[in-house]
Amino acid sequence: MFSLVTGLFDEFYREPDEFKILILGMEGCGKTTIFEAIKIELNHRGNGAFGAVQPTAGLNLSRCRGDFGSNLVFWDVGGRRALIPMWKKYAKEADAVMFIIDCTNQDTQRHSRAIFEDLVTQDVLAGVPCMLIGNKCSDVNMATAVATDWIGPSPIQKVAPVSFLYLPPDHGQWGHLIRGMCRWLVTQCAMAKATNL
Ligand SMILES: Nc1nc2c(ncn2[C@@H]2O[C@H](COP(=O)(O)OP(=O)(O)OP(=O)(O)O)[C@@H](O)[C@H]2O)c(=O)[nH]1
Ligand SMILES: [Mg+2]
Repeated sequence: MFSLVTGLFDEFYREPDEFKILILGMEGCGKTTIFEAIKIELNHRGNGAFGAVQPTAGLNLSRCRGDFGSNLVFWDVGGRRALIPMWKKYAKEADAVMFIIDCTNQDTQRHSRAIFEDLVTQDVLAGVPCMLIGNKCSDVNMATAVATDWIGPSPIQKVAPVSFLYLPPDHGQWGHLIRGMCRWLVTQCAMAKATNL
């Protein structure tokens, strides 16, 4: 099923000079909310207001053009436990990963951290740029604590470029942060591609 999805994507949807960005994170951490915010910011979809989102049963895809020199195709995957085994397969196809962390939920953080470190130690993310995103943080202190906890001792730094983005509670501030994130992703993907040529 997964090969069918990626095969159809590459055959009919993929354009040259674009990067596949995979959005991962546990159920309810805010992946689709961020995915929708990216579409609003880069493709000027909707009226700029965040609507209600539904849990993702499978996969949402969107190509975003922006003005970064390359297009980005975002893959928003469901975070239900039954879907987590698929993450490794999707990650192998990705040019970069956005890993969303629900800063308010210690239980899901522990679980998602273990899954993230598994992907790192199994070399699935070797050389794949990773943007860790602290979502639902009440303030910057909470985000800093999460960033230190995740990046400090993590083996990810040894195998891939990694960065941390704090998304504040005020959605009005997300636009420029999302653009900065996309710029970082395009730059890192282009560098990784040039290194692997
Ligand atoms: N307070 C707050 N709530 C948020 C934020 N981002 C998302 N939510 C809420 O969290 C809930 C889940 O958000 P989703 O975007 O559907 O989460 P998801 O990671 O896509 O979940 P799955 O598709 O089930 O894996 C929704 O009710 C959102 O409105 C945030 O930054 N702050
Ligand atoms: Mg979702």
